[in-house]
Amino acid sequence: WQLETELREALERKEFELYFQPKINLATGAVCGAEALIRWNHPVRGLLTPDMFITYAERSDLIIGIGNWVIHEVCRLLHQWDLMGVPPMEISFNASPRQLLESDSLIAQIEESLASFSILPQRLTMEITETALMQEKTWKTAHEVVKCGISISLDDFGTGYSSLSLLQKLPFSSLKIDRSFVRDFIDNLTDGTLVRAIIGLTRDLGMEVVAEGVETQIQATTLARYGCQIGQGYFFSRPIQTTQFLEYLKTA
Ligand code: G
Ligand code: G
Ligand code: NA
Ligand code: MN
Repeated sequence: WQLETELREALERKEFELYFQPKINLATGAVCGAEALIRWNHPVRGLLTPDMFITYAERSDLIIGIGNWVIHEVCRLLHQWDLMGVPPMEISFNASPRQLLESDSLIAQIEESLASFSILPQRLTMEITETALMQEKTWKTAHEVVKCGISISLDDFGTGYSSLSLLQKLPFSSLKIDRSFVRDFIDNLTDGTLVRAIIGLTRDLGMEVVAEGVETQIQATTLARYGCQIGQGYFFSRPIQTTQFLEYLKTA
């Protein structure tokens, strides 16, 4: 499988597509935003999820082109939705470690995309995993992103290293509790304690907290009771295509 060649061609042939997974205000049930998640409509293999190609793309500079496309596409869609009268909401996208290591390219793409589609940076959040921040060089880029006006969110919190010192070093607006903690926190005492501790920590630090991987009503209700503001997961919706997402907004 000539993955590298195919990935290059995929960009030119516009085979990538952004899906959106809604984020829900757990207190009110309202949609408060969404995470953009890339998909590849492969001409032969069908719909491919990021775990099948992003890791590979991250080993080369392919991820830069793909990452730039994601930023451009998010801004293009937001502009389109504005014209359609869709209520404005916060949209987040994922950034790879390599994108953060090439700060010039990243900042240039952000500024160009925002300007092309007249999008205010305050509408965007960049999700950064703990793993991406293992290299200190990426911290400077994260600061630059914040200087552009884009919020940063610490993704997959609790699964990487040095989480607590990261909270001290970078101005995250929000933190996402990794879904491995959310999965069993109702029944598993340790997971329950960790989830409550993370929620308390973010509250005291003045950050928003998002629980990932919410799959049941009980999880949603319990998280809300613990003071978690935002939930994301299959209980509310899987990641869906833009047309479905706009339908979801109407019925939610
Ligand atoms: O969409 P799904 O839930 O299958 O995502 C799987 C993984 O791929 C997640 O860790 C997610 O953060 C990552 N991912 C999804 N979209 C993007 C993207 O546009 N860029 C990068 N770098 N990672 C992404
Ligand atoms: O790493 P990141 O947090 O960006 O991961 C998003 C990934 O999580 C996507 O692959 C998405 O399909 C998946 N996902 C989203 N909601 C749920 C959920 O409720 N349960 C499970 N198991 N996976 C989910
Ligand atoms: Na993410
Ligand atoms: Mn995550």
